[in-house]
Formats: sequence, structure tokens, C-alpha cells
Amino acid sequence: MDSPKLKPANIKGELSAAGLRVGVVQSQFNNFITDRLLAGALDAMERTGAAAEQIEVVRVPGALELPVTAKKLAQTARYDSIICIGCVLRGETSHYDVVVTETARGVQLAQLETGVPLIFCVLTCDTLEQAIDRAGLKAGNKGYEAGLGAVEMGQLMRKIGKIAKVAAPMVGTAIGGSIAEKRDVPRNDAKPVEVRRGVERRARRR
Ligand code: INI
Repeated sequence: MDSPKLKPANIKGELSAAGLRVGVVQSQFNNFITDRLLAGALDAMERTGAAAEQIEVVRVPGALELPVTAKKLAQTARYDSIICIGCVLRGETSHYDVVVTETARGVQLAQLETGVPLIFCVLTCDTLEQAIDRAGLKAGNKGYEAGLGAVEMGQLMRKIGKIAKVAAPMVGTAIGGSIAEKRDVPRNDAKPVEVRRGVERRARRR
């Protein structure tokens, strides 16, 4: 296969916390684990340049309370991204499955509804040992990964937001220059339908 000559715009969020505001929702259930996940997330954000004033931590009783709280925070438009921290450990009954499924579903729904990235940092483990391994031992610290994810997604959303402000629908303006100009693609200057209707109404009145 020939190596392609296409050089598409490469849009990525930088791993720099500059200018970001990040919310963290921490579940208190199994806080022996979630405290370590929180520490990992804060460590990652500190290493990417965040100051304490840029981060707010909200505590909730258990994983099931993460979605509604993260959604409420997202709706304030105060945060570029929000980390949801929890730890669900399998017990003897099917309760585990309910908590895991509904928490994941709720967080996913909330981020789609609000458009604010909600970083899912909820460990779902069969044993405490598995959770410990993922909260700073053998398997790293998933909180640290979540902290990096929150910074990267926060910056990415800002970038996409800036592009959207100057871009026409369909063919947009990429960072550092216009894709339309570079590729000789006609710029789409179409106004949204509502705007066009307004213009037509005003024209008829004249
Ligand atoms: N919440 C957790 O965060 N982890 C668990 O392991 C867990 N278990 O096993 O029950 C858990 N349950 C509580 C749940 O999240 C709610 O807080 C509770 O049901 C009240 O709504």
C-alpha cells in the first residue's frame, strides 16, 4: 500500500491543565480505595500544572450517586471536565451488577446530555486485592489515568469549541488555518434554517 499523502488536521487535547476547571465526584463507599484513586487523580493534575483553585472535590455516599451529582455539576457550566471516582466490589448477591450497570449507564447518559466529559474512574472488581492493585499497586493507579484524561478532554473540548465558533457547518476551519482554503473546498456559508426564515420574513414585510 502506498503511504498516503493526505495530511488531515490533527486535533488533540494537550496535557496541560492551564486555564482548566475540573470537578471531581468521589464516592465514599470503599473509601480505602477511592481515597487512593483521588490522590492519583490529583497527582496527575498537579503534574500537568493545575493549582488547587482549579479543582473542586464533591463527596457522595456511593457509586450510584455519582451520575446525578456529576450531571448537576456539569449543568453549572463551571467545569471543563469532571472525574467520577468510585469502587464497586462484588458481594454475594446480584447487587453488584445493579450498581455497576446503573452507575456506568448514568454517567454515560449524563455526559451525553450535558456535553461535559465525565471521566469514568469507577473500579469494578471481584476482590479487594484487584482493587488495591488498581489503586496504586501492581496495575498502576486508575485515578492517575483519570486525572490525565480529565485534562486532555478538557483541553480538547475547549479546542473543538473554538473551532465550532469560527467554522461553517460541514467544512470547517482547522487550527492554524482554513481547511476549506487549503483544499479549495467551497466554504459553506449557509445560515441555520431558523435564521434564514427570519430573514425571509423581514424581506416579505418590506
Ligand atoms: N456503592 C459503591 O460505591 N460500591 C459498592 O461496592 C457498593 N455495594 O457493594 O453495595 C455500593 N453500594 C451503595 C450504592 O452505590 C448507593 O450508595 C446506595 O444504594 C444508596 O443509593
